[in-house]
Amino acid sequence: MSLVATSGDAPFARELAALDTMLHIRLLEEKITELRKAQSIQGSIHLCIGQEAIYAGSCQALRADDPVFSTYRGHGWALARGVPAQGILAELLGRESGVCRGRGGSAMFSAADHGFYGENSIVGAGAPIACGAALASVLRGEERVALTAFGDGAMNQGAIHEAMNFAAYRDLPVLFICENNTYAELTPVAETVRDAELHKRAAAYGMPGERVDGNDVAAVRDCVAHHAARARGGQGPALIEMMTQRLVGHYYGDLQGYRPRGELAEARQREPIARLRQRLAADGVAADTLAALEAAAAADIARAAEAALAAPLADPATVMEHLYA
Ligand SMILES: Cc1ncc(C[n+]2csc(CCOP(=O)(O)OP(=O)(O)O)c2C)c(N)n1
Repeated sequence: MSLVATSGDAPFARELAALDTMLHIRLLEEKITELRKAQSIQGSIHLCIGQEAIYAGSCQALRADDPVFSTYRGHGWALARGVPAQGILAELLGRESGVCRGRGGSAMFSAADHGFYGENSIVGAGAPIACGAALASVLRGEERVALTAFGDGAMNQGAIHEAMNFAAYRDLPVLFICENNTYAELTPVAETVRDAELHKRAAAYGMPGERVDGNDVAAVRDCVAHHAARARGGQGPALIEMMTQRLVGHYYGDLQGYRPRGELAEARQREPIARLRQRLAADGVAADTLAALEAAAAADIARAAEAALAAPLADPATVMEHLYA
């Protein structure tokens, strides 16, 4: 990713970097949509359009060696962690040059060399694995913080509760990030729980729980930085509920008939990229800087897609390679 800024915009470097990451995620997701529509990408795709501030803000607050575990909606986490767009696109396109040599696809890829320990299609299953990574880090004296992200629906999975209890009891450095986009598949969160303030559940496990505006990249970054510092200092895990909305369906092709009329239009008013752009413009960042950032991100993603499409497909004859059992 390239950060385009003039020296007059230097005080805004951190926010511009966040905007740059968010633009790359949005444009990558739009490119994936286009490739899925053209059937160049097969299978089911879950996009994170609208939730970009969560990934950009959280990853700005982490160290490069902190492991991140996401869900099946994880392209944004991967990109924010520094996984190259070309490697992600090639993976989704089933190319040998993909980050998992075309074998993981959209819902299963990982890139450990970038601290991205993968997506997970089993709702809630990343949390116990993050506990394992955090425990290993403590045992080795490495002071790494494991971040595990999941949806509001996943908050009702047993695995999440087992993981929160274990991490709290052992003071493990784990950040439990609930991306509350208010729907579990097609079901509104308020129709499945008695109390929709999900962060309050942290109290039951004896750890801090906080709710932040997940569309405000600075609020996300500050909150994650605070809890990561606590966790790194041996003070244990935290549950952070980040309020957001996906601006697309649960999966590619979801007609979203379950959404009340007007909800999407209203959500677009609060969407994180336009919001940060407006804030930066109001604070005096030159319009040219913002336009250049956008143009550079679009060129990056176009180049990445071109290279990924030109790469050879993974050879089916090698399908049994890299298997453990
Ligand atoms: C253990 C398990 N149960 C059910 C499913 C089917 N499923 C896929 S996505 C989903 C909804 C998850 O919603 P949420 O956790 O809110 O995440 P979001 O899609 O909103 O990001 C379900 C139930 C699954 N993949 N794994």
